[in-house]
Amino acid sequence: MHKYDVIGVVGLGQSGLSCVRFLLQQGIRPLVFDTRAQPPLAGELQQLDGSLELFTGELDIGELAACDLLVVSPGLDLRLPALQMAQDAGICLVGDADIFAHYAQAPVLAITGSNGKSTVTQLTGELLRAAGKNVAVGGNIGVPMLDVLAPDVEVYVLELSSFQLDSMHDLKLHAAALLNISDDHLDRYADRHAYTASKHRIYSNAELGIWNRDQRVTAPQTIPLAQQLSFGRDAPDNEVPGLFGLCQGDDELFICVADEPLIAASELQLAGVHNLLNVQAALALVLNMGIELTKVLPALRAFKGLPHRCELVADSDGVRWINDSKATNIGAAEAAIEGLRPLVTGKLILIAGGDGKGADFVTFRSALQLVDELIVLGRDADRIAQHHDQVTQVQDLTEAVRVADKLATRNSAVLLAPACASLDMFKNYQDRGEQFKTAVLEQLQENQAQE
Ligand code: UMA
Ligand code: ADP
Repeated sequence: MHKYDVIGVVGLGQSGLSCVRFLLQQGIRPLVFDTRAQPPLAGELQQLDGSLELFTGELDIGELAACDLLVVSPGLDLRLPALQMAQDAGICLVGDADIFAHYAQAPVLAITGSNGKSTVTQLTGELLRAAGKNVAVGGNIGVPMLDVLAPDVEVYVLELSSFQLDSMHDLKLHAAALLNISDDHLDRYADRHAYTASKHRIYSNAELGIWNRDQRVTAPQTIPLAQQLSFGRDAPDNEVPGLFGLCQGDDELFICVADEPLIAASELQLAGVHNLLNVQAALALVLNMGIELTKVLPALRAFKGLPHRCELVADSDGVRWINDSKATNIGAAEAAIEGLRPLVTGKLILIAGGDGKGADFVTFRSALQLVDELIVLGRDADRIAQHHDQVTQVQDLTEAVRVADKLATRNSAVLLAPACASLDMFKNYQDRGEQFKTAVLEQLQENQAQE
């Protein structure tokens, strides 16, 4: 990094701040830019070093041109005119992954996909830890990758979003997994092909490509077959490099490795076929680190999943309340609905809506047919409501829970799986999930008080 005269950090969110902190540790004083008049982390920057220059408001090419390297945050669109002009002027645009690449000493395993990234990232980390590795987990999962860089780390597990992949050029990966591709973030990409191409960037510097046989679009185009592994809902297949799969036993479904059953689905605490795919992907990553899979089975059995992903909030009077606030796109909400439907003999009541990020909700229609009652809220409520005939529109989550409580009969399930981002009404998906949980618990207390 010292070969650059002036480095600019563009965007002062979590990644930007971690980048500034890291550069300061290397003795480099960056210029800092943020498009907002009052970046929320300006105070933290001040605490790091009060004398750093912070440029706020619309990006100005005149100011950016003082830099010869710009580290751009994932939340910023690389197509912004000032960034395009900087690139045209020969200034290097990178993301935090390229800085990370420069300093990381241990093998890096990376995971991308439209859905399941955080689950697979966290699980892979826990399995490697159980196998005795000193592992660091970071990236889009919520901890900027530069914050987990350390000399004693034996393996890094990184969740990479398409935005992080767009600005990544140099990071060599020991293994890369592309879990699935469904429409997401179409407000940031010209079209679906551009989004798919962005996801495929994960393979461009990877020694091993791990992909999903159920979606051939995830298969690497440039990695030789001998350096590929696939997973899927079908049995392992020797024709494609498909070591992992699912096999039906006498009365049990198993995750199999090369035709050998490894673990029964019923031994896992994770629900839904989508999670059986997530587990296979994590096992493939772990196997690639030379670890015997039988060693990690206790940790796999113990893994409960992450909060806000099909999380059971309450089971009261025969009604299950489930928080899947992390279902921020149609594909994720579909997986939750399809996974839950066979288990619900009463009504399946869905709470959905928020910021649809440019998605076409026609593609949500078949999953919505599995739902008995639909409750919609948020900016794109109307666009979802069009695709169901049993709809109630509400103003907030408290009202949504009140309506759901009235509609629910015995053996029903109420599922919050918004198929949308949360930012139109909430701080983030965690805030939305927490507000849902609070509303549910308050409603149940009120019901009890009335009994
Ligand atoms: N922003 C501005 N102007 C700026 C900089 C940011 O308006 O100059 C806005 C962005 O448009 C965005 C918000 O501020 O709405 C945050 O953007 P950011 O790039 O500063 O984000 P960070 O705080 O650095 O967090 C990022 C990831 N966020 C995004 O990619 C939007 C976090 O993933 C990630 O955990 C973190 O880096 C650490 O690696 C979150 C996310 O929502 C969970 N990711 C998207 C997703 O999973 O779908 C991609
Ligand atoms: P991401 O980090 O990609 O957003 P998460 O692991 O946080 O993924 O899961 C987000 C949501 O996506 C979950 O709430 C669940 O509904 C759905 N999901 C998880 N794994 C899969 C998968 N393999 N395929 C489809 N949907 C999934």
